[in-house]
Amino acid sequence: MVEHLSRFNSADYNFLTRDNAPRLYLPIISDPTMMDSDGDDIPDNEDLEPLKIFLHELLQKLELMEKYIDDYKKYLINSDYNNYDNAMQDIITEIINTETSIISINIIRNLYYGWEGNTANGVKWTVTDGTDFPLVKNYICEKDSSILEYFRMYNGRKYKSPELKLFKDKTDQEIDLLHMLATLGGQGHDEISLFLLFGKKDTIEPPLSGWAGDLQSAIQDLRIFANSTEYEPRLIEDSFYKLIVGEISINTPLKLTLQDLLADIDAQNIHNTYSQKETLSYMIKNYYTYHTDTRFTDFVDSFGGINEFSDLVYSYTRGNDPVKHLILHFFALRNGDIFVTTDESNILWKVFMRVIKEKINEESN
Ligand SMILES: [Ca+2]
Repeated sequence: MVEHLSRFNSADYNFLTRDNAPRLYLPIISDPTMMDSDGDDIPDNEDLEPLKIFLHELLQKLELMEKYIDDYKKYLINSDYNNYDNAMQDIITEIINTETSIISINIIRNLYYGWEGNTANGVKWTVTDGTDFPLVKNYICEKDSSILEYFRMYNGRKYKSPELKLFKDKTDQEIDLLHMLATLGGQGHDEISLFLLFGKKDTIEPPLSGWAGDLQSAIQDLRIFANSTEYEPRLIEDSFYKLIVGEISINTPLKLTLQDLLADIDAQNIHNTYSQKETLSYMIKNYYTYHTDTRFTDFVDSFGGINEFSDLVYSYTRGNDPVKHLILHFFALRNGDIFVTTDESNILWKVFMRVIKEKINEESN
């Protein structure tokens, strides 16, 4: 035995080449001596898939798309586009002068939130986010048609279909990715003109294309819920809260869900955190790796704190000017009277703030 073991004390003993004895090996899921086996900056003890790089496939497709956008810009810059007519020159100038991140966002969100959704969607999201860069999109499709087919699978509106993908953050929380990008596009589009829709020279405030717009559209959920529920009216605040966070459900698709809210909040935070000069792939990789643990706290802090944010939510949930309070009244009208009652405004305000406060509490624990 001593003789057997002493063989291993020799400095030139090579275990791999000299020891041919058959052995059984156990599969190693992750190496316990390593903090982060796959090197994606999410430590093994928090990583749901310690051997699979977080968002790997999505980032690969996105980086390829960004390369093609940059290639196309270079091609346009070097082309003799001064010979084209004025309309075409304007289109080319806009492509050349727009950050690659904005072009990526608008091409991907357009797969549902835009002309590829339906005509009404096309008008609405062109007003909200600007052009969807059809020339660039065609170039990307010619180079590699799998890229946009991949992102089309993230259509959050139909996320329960088995063939569609779900975007999940590192804690497995589902987020409506195309909704997030549509909202992010609106955040970056500073002049959202009502001129196209109403011939009025008013502008829509950017939050209304995101979290505040979803908050206002929840008036529709509230009215459908109030009509369908067997709960006592005095309990509706509590049950409407449970509906939004998914603890109870009704048979109608909701305007405001937790997936929607996360998409809105992530879009606002990404808009606050990064310059448009960064690539979208960098923003998504960096934000979803490092910043989602405090997303609700960061979101509310960006408005100056919980009290300031509550005042803002209060103001967005009431008002009876059908044009100024466009989204609120549009969705109110779909299920009843165009005028929103004080009771309804208060329920929307209190329930929304309760969701936000609960989430902030979870983050501090
Ligand atoms: Ca990892």
